[in-house]
Amino acid sequence: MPLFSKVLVANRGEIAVRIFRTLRELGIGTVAVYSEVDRGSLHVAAADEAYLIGSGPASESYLVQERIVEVARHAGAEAIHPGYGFLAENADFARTVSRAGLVWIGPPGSAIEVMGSKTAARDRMQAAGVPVVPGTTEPVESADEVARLGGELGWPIAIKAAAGGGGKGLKVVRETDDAERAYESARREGEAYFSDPTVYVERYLEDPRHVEVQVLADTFGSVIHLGERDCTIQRRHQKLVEETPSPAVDPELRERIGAIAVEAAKAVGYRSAGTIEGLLSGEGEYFFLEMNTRIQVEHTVTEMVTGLDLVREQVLIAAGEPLSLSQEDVHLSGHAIECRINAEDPSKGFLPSPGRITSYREPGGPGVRVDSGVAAGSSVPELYDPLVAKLIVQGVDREHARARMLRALDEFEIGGITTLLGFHRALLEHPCFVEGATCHGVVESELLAERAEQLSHETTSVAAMSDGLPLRERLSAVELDGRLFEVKALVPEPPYAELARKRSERVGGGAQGGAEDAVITPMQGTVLAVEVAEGDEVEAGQVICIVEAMKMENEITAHRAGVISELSVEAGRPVTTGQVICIVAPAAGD
Ligand code: MV4
Repeated sequence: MPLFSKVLVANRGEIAVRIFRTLRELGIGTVAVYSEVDRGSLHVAAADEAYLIGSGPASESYLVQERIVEVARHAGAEAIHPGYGFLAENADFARTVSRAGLVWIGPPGSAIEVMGSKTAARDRMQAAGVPVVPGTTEPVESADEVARLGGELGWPIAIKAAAGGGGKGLKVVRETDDAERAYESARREGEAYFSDPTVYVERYLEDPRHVEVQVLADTFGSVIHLGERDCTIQRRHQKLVEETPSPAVDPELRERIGAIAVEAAKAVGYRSAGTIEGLLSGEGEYFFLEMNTRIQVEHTVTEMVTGLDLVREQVLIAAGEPLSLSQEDVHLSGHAIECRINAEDPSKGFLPSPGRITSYREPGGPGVRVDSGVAAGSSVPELYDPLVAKLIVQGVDREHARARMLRALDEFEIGGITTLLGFHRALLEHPCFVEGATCHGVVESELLAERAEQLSHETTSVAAMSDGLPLRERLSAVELDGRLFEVKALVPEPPYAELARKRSERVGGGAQGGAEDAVITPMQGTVLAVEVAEGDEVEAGQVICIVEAMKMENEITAHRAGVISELSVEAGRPVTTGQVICIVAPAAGD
């Protein structure tokens, strides 16, 4: 008798496909849900049955929640697995599922709720003796209070959204003068992201590592940890590469942070798989940041070194089984790395690169795993998560895993869209990664983006020169008499391509790129505020304007000292990538 006859997975993409695989191994039937744009997607094809539930990605709406429960009932599913989508950390949805008489494959609603409020979580953790970053557990009500806390905690400090998580709404404040602007900005971001402007304050740690601990908890009160994952390599709070073990954690520290994570999980009555996220300072202090009450994207590296299937454990726990192992049975073997293969273009500030995948070949061989949500012919829709696949490798040690990842990245072929394949090759070859350093600043650097572009050109793009004109490879799909053909056309670069390349080389060039006078927006968005006026004298690094892009606020700063002219932006108006904001010319006498 299987644990459940059928399970509905309320998510899309690679994670839905990955969960279906485990369900199938357990002899459980699989039910997919999809929206219009996903009709032809891999996760729909991978399930035994699939149901249309809506037209867009607004999966958090109550309507969609009700519809999912209705579909589960109609299909005869006994349980719902939320994947790692928005619904995974929605306490109301967890309760709706349970009230409908279905099994929720996840933690209790009460644990989701406590951990969902960062201030409530900090409060609960502090009470349980779990170390939290020094700061407030109560909301902060004014910029004056921020300034006062800076004096108490010591500058710099971080302002964070109370309803947030994952760094959204995080603002660093270095001195009293910045308190007002940072406080207002953090509140606006909190409102935009979570419809809640409440913020709190923490001491800001310089150059920390993001180290998180995986836990498993059953209904009988047993809680174990499965070691840590190092997710320090991020861009705008989006993780890009994760690995285990952390280059900065030895067995002694592992035992210490493992015990902290187990205590944290117990303090909220946790059940299922969960992650305690923390910061590790250069001095070896470890602080609780937040708990992710779901299966995470990067759970795979833990699976590689433990030999466990975390989704299987989640299903068994939800079915009321006790944990299949105790802490002493956990053995970590070798080193695993995951690279997130996003449909994004590093040479355009990681702009999403949706489109149709015209050719697709996955790497294989020893120690290689690919969790993918796409295949040749798949289209990557505009509005969803840009993660199309995850490439995970394991080796006997870190250097072995790194070499294996570079080999696997070379084997991976994704045609028709721009992905992070080239970026990961450039990053894993960079000395900062080789050393196991934090790589802060390197990930964002223009130099790495350029190298990433070169490396991706080695397999695609500018393929040949004809009459001195660069040619581009363009892969397209052609249907003839109902049969699909892949066509590779060599077309000259558009005349503006050269110009755009040069322009993007200047973008973010900062102090090193000082020969150029223009300040250019690295992203498309809306101007929220303009902080300078025509004729103002500015210092290098001074804020010129704030551009909101994808609900995040970005400060556009002067790349050098000088005088502002040709200021072309206005609050409330849109800007496009590469647009000249103003000229900063050296002041007379400089
Ligand atoms: C911090 C921090 C420094 N001090 N909090 C939070 C969510 C995560 N995505 C980044 N977060 C940070 N929170 C305090 N009090 C620095 C970061 C941070 C970071 C931490 C580790 C590794 C990479 C990072 C990149 C940006 C910000």
